[in-house]
Amino acid sequence: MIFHILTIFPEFFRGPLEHGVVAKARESGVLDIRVHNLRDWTYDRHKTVDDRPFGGGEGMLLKPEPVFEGVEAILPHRGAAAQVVLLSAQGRLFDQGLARSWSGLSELLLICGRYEGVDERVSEHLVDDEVSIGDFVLSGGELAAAVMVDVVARLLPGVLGNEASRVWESFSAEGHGRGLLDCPQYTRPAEFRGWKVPEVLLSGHHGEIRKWRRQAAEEKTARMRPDLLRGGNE
Ligand code: 9D3
Repeated sequence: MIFHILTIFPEFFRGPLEHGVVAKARESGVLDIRVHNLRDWTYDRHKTVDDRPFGGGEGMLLKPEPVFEGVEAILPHRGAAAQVVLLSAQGRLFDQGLARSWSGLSELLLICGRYEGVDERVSEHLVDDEVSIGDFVLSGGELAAAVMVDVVARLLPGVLGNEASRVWESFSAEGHGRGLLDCPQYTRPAEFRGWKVPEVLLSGHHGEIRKWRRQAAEEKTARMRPDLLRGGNE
């Protein structure tokens, strides 16, 4: 799978995507990440990518021309197997299910928003989807893009090397991310600063351990994420 990232901060991606699972997947050739500088599609001396909003208002917007030209140059033949996504705070929420559907694509182009936003014609006439990673304010789409690449990359066949661990995970319930949270886990020492590991986990009674884990996961989910238990979170 090829990930394209269109950004005014190409240097940003030197760090996060050159470590761990994503780096290994790049080395093994399962995925390729191509970072493109939006300013490559500007033609004035100052490589201008932003302008003031019509109607007035704070801040600047990404102007449409470099974004349209960049996307058209990066993906000249856009089919169903190549998707273009705008990352913005106004998008629909990214989740494990969306990541799973993207993991079947051959190419995914992520456009990183910046400034106060992006000219709406990009959303209306250029992209296939507009996506946010959560209800909080980032200063741009770059961190969101790194998050999305990480989430999708580990779903690609051969990336984790350990097929089982993908099925086991907390958010795996049918791959939709709507199961229970992981149960609490402990490692050595069995007592740390007076806090003991639950006795049952040391007992070797696998049936009892399974029951304890199930109940502990339900309790933790109820406490931390009651929305997951209520369901209806389509
Ligand atoms: C007037 C309100 N705005 C600023 C406080 C709106 C606004 C503009 C630009 C809010 C965020 C941004 C930049 N954010 C992104 O580009 C972004 C984002 C996010 O902020 N939250 C969650 N996911 C994403 S994906 C891209």
